[in-house]
Amino acid sequence: MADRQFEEGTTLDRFLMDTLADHPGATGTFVNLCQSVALAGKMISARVNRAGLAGMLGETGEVNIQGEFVQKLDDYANETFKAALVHRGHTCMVVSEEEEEPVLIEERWHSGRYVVTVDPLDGSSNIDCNATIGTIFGVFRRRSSEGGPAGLPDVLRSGRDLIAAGYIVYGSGTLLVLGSEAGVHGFTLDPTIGEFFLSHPNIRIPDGKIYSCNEAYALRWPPGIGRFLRSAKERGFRARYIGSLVADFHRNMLKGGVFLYPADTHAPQGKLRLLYEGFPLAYLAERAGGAATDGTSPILDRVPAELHERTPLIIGGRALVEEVTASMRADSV
Ligand code: P6P
Repeated sequence: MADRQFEEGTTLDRFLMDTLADHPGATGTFVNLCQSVALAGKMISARVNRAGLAGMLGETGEVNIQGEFVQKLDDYANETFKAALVHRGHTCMVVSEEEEEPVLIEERWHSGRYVVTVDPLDGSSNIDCNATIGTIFGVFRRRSSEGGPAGLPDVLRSGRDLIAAGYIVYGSGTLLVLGSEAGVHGFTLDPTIGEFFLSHPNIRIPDGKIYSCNEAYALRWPPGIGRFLRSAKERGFRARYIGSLVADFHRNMLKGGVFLYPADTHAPQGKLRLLYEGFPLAYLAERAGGAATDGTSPILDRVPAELHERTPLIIGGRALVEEVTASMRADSV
């Protein structure tokens, strides 16, 4: 599909209405879902930007399904996303990193045709030191009939079934990146008027000599990772690692490079989550001309057996991802 050209100053709403016009049969439900996501992003952005003042720093004292201490902002982001999605008639179920079980839409709300998977606030360990964090989300069209309740078969499915995905980075500015069959586009929030404006049309991952990984774990990695990194250093690559997946991935989307969080002797399944981190970012990477594997096969070919399944993740520019994956395959020869 040729890259559609958009005018400067296009708002997210105008963009969504323009792409809606490209689909005569569309009902506008997906547009409404994206607007709900944008609203949640604005609310989380406002809270993140004054977290230090609002007494929101620190932990709630609870521990989530992942066994991690829940940061107050994690909790706020999770509740904000759920509230934005469940009352509007476009979503039938939300799967969140912060929720052990799927969140089903209550009977009293018309439950819609979409299922949303979300990491409400990725990079939590960076919150208190004011580093970039973000929200990651994916969108499936439900498989189950719209009259009945949604269930696990609506999400325990191939990543190839995603119809859209995106992330919102809360950094020096707030940027919503949305990918769908209309391509991958970035919208920057103007907080003075509360509007997202198209700022990064038609994002494509460029070639880049950057690798992003936590080298403190190098002794735990399979040899193929070490071989790649030695070669990268010999070729003059730069290292960049924020420790916030969404921020490290966003840099790759704009500057190229490869992010690596492989399985290791301490985490043989990997650390990152397949359904609401790996899948959405792999969808975006592929839509932007890049790639994502688990070290063996494409992330989007996977079918999760359970909601919070973890995965190794090698993601970024296609040539680099293929190079790392080939190096790791050589380990098993
Ligand atoms: P490590 C943040 O906690 C996170 O889930 C991702 O955002 C990030 O890429 C990764 O963990 C960082 O993990 O082991 O390097 O601290």
